[in-house]
Amino acid sequence: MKRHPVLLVAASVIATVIGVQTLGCGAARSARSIAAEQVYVPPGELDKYYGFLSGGQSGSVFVIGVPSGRLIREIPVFEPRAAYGYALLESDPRRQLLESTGGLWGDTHHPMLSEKGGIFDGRYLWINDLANGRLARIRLDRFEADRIIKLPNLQGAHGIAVVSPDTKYVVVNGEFEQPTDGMVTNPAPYTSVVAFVDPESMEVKFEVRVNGNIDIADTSKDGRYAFSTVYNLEQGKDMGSMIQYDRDAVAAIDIPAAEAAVAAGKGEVRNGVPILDPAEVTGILTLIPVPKNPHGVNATPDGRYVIASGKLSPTVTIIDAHTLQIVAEPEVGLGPLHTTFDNRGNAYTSLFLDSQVVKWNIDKAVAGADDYIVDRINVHYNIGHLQAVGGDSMKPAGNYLLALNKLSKDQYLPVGPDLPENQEIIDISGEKMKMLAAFPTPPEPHDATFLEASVLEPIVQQVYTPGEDAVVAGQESVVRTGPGSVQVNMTLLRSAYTPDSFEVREGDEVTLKITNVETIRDMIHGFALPDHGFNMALPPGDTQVRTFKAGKPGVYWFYCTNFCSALHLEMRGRMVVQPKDSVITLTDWHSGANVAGQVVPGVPSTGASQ
Ligand code: CUK
Ligand code: CUA
Ligand code: CA
Repeated sequence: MKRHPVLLVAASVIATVIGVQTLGCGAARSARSIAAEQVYVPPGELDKYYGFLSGGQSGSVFVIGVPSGRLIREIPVFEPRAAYGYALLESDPRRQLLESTGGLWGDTHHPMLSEKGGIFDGRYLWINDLANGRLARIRLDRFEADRIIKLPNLQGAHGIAVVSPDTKYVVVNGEFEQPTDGMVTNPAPYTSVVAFVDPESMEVKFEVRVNGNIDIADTSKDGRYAFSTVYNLEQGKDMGSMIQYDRDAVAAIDIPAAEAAVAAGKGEVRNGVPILDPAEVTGILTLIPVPKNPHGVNATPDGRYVIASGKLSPTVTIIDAHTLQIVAEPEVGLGPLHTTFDNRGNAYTSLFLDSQVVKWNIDKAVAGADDYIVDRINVHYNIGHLQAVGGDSMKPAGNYLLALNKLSKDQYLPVGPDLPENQEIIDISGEKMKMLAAFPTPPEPHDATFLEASVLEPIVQQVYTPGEDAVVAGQESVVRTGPGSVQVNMTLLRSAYTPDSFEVREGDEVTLKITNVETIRDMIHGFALPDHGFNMALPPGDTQVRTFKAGKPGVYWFYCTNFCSALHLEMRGRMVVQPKDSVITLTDWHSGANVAGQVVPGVPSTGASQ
């Protein structure tokens, strides 16, 4: 946004005057050091909270520590990531899953934690892929995506929410409307659906039709309603026609009523999912008129209200979460997008155009008092989401708020035409908000949620429990399984590959099964194979299988990519690729002796001539 130059000058003059005459340089520094101390986590100490940031067009989830803002982990979800050996090779089941559900990238927006009794229980985190209509579940004992589903009958999976208080469903809004009949039979009207997904089986149980671009989602704290903002009630197909009405809507889906309709066999089944049409099944959908092209919708922690942000209106609309009546529509500033909460009855709304967070008192706004605005703080710049610790649960902490800003402009060293995004940590424990610290991130966090570290302490696993298919130390083998195929069963232990060499022929289909037999946390070994397009990273106890085609004849040194010991650099081995029709005998990796065909402990060789 543009600052008013006069105000800016005035503010800096005042600051200078105060700085010189009353506070002095030392005092100014001390305000800085107080802020610094609030986010300083000394080496060896841990952050109090996990922060989960969507990775936007990075297709992943970023995990930070709060209050330090330190990046602890990136969880790859919808895109291949070489560093974690994630989804790189065709034969990686995770890559197959991505390819079969919509492709090798995603646009993640809203991380949502599982709840028990309205409090985050640390089991799962869900994340949407707007671009390809997908929903992923991350299990937090491993910080790993364990389920990815394609949502049928919708496009643009945008707003998601878990149904409070016990995660009965994960709700996903299809933002981009589709022809009602699922076909391109113009002029069929367009529509979209809200999907209700079972959190355990990840099956879509039912969908409810809603017209007009359903955007952001939340649910009432008692599990009765799923709320969505609808910004294109006009059902326009271009921008100009999407901004005709002064009021669009918040859609409230009555979940028990929808469940009863599904149980009664109502709804047309398409792609295996019953779709309820509110025009035919009455009583499942209420449209609450709110101004104008609304964006965020957020339920208050006490469950009394749900608050819709106007986006093109300087107001938020406060809706009674039980009666669905509008109780107030206070002005908050320009471009309100999202709202979060503290534990003292205050709401914090992001103002995209004003580049501010505005703090306002909910009861005062509902009562129509003049002084409902408590404070404003400038952010840098053009804030999208904001989230306070626990502000999206029934137990807000009321201490830190994260501003997720779309632009960083002058905040960091310039790195070319493209600058990083900017996150800012704000202290909300007092009456006035205090800016504490900022940190840049890769593109592009949309939303965040926080989890107390102590919740995950008993949950997070130290090592993988080796599966039944694991390769056991001492039972490694190289097996020629057919004329054109070889199976290598390998183990990893500091700092050696067993076997540390194997021979194949050009064009052989090589199936490589590797188990990391380490039992110590974080003792990861990698397997990088030059010129074959993949790397693996195996945490302790993990088993991975990859199948690939052996390349041109030559010696390929595979090596460990994760520094693991003083002999890490020596953790290497050879894949020897013989010419296709080679009559040269291959070598037994046990004895080093030349044998016909490939060495097959316990299994007959198929012979070199084949
Ligand atoms: S949307 Cu990005 S700023 Cu996807 Cu939550 Cu509001
Ligand atoms: Cu194993 Cu480095
Ligand atoms: Ca509109």
